[in-house]
Amino acid sequence: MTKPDAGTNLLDFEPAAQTFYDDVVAGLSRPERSLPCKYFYDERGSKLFEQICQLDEYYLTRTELSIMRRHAGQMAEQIGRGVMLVEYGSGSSIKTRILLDHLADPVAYVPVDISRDHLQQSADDLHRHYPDLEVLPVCADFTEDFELPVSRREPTHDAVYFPGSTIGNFQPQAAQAMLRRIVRLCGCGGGLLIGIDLQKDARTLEAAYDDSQGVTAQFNLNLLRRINRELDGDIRVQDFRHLARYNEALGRIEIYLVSRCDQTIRIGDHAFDLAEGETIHTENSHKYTIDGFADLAAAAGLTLRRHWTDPQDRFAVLHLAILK
Ligand code: AVJ
Repeated sequence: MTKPDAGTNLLDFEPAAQTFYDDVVAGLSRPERSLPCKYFYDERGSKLFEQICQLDEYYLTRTELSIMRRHAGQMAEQIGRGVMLVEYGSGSSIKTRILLDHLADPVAYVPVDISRDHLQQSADDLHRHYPDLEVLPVCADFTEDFELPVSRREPTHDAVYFPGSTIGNFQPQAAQAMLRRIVRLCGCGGGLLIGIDLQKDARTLEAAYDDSQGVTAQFNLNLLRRINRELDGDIRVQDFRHLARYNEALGRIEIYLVSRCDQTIRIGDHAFDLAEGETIHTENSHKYTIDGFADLAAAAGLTLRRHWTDPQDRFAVLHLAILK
């Protein structure tokens, strides 16, 4: 029963063992304390994120989906026939299927994900729905170098699909470095279809990241629970609160954990003294304008060919081509 489908043999780049403990200690030792947002997604964190995606205030997921439903035909036309479609992350199977349903004769689908279990499961799932499509999962950290698998049929070109505004978690410089990697990966004739969240009023944005049901707060606080669980921490989670604020100058939502009192937290052999009101920065979520993102991408060697938005201009999906 657990035997993997023949169509979804996994290519493994064995991402370097994550050093959760070292990253936590380093982040909490800085004068401006911070923790990497990639650690949000343990089992509970991933479930909480799925709940976030259903919230009224969190417009991103459903808006991107509506853009996909409406314009997938045009997107597929932009991408072109005979593509090897490489997806960064493998958590968005609905959007992926909408796109695949419209693509002309795709040669292979290549989901790239750091989580091997998640990857194998979604790859098998997809293979069952598209038995004629070659599915070639790659276990890798897409912020680092990896290679594309070889498909049975030769693709006319490669294109990366990067939905979900995940690129928003990266500082613009790191985002640009990632776009350069995509250019190197796909080469001439290649392309990128990417979802980005657009700049808008602070109220809408802050509501999206501080919802009335407190799900995002739980998502943020879960990082402390995870530290307690996995790193033998003694943090009193109730002594922290969630804070989301829009930094208009930098065009990004910033998420913090704020200490409710003077306290000492212990993690393994380390102790950290926090004053009342002191913050731990846990996430940035960058918001772009179409032009701003196009400029960033142009410097990485990608030209904006076409873009699609919702009627309220909240979210955008961009198709960019690699300059010949
Ligand atoms: C998964 C990075 C797109 O930035 O909107 C949602 C993560 N954090 N609510 C985002 C997140 C808090 C999300 N991304």
